[in-house]
Amino acid sequence: MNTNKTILITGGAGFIGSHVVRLFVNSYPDYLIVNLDKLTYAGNLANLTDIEKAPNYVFEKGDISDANYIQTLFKKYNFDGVIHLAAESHVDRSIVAPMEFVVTNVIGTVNLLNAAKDAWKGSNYEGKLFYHVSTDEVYGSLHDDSFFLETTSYDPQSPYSASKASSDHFVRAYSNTYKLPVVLTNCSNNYGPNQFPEKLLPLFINNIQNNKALPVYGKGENIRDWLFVIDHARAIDIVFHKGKRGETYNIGGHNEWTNIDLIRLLCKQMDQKLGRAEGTSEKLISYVTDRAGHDFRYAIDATKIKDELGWVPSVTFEQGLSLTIDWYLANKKWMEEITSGAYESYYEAQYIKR
Ligand code: NAD
Ligand code: TDX
Repeated sequence: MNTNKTILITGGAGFIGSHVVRLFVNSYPDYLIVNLDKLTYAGNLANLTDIEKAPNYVFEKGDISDANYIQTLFKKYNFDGVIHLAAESHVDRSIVAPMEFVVTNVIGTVNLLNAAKDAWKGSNYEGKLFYHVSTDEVYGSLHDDSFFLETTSYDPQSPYSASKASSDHFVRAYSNTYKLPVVLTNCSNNYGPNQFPEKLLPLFINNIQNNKALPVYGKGENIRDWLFVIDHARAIDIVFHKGKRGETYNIGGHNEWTNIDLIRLLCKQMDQKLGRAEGTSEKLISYVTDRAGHDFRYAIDATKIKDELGWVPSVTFEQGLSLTIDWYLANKKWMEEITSGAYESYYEAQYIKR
């Protein structure tokens, strides 16, 4: 194989990472894509069965918090670029067990930055890029009708967002101090296929199918800005190839919903798709104790990436939500394996083969 570039994608077995890996493997046959993932509860090689045999794809099981392992990996592959997505990603888990978020999101990111700096400084960083994927949650909670800009001050409110904010600061510090070529993106809430059923939409789709309660935190008035995951992956592709070194780009759908309005829309679409009488799924709504420190509103201003790099979402929310529901309805086995833990044995079978 004639490899033009070797790219490390971390967290490629997770929700967003799997879409990024697929896009890069399919779009760039002359790149070698190395997917590094620890396969935590959120990592699932079943997300990648369609590309796992591609000649330009390699999977490496490993932990970004292990500095020696990461240094060795950088020596094994002479990476040209890193797209860093691996993280502990669920706010509720960060409230229960914050230290795992520090270890993976902060220490893991610094390990990758160190390895990239050490491996690349000899070549004066020529043609190299460290791309850090982050979240709008670092900007905190909006209580008026303004939007998050790239210049908005950081004000993280949860252990998860504090760990992501810290990792963002380290990436910028390495750019400033060591001249490491970096680019960052901060994206709003993603939805789509392959999302672990702890996040709002896949959890509720699964619960509706199984006639289980839909736990709405607080009054359901919190607002999120939803983006189809494939549009996030497209944005990552564009920023990786055309983004200006040292810059940050906000990515979002200009698609704000209160949780309760979104849940009612989901219930309506689920009733239609499952052939149930209208109002059946809504009866499952159950208001529960609010999330501790629940951020009220997130909303991204994505003008910069649109004006400078020409990225805009490719699907409307109605299309994206419908595609997403259809995917979960067509992939019940995927959900059952995750929720029964059987996907671990799938992985063992896959991994031993290699
Ligand atoms: P996810 O939880 O679905 O996937 C995370 C992946 O990282 C998993 O495959 C997991 O196995 C892997 N991982 C975790 N710890 C690891 C470690 N120590 N070493 C190696 N791999 C490890 O997360 P996601 O929703 O796909 O998010 C991916 C990235 O995008 C994260 O950095 C997240 O902060 C960011 N982000 C997510 C959203 C969203 O709405 N989901 C929005 C904006 C930004
Ligand atoms: O059972 C639930 N009930 C409920 O009301 C769950 C799981 C969530 N919610 C609410 C909390 C939020 O206001 O729905 C909203 C969305 O919740 P999550 O899906 O947990 O996402 P959020 O906390 O907004 O964070 C997500 O977007 C930004 C991702 O998990 C992060 O990784 C990303 O950085």
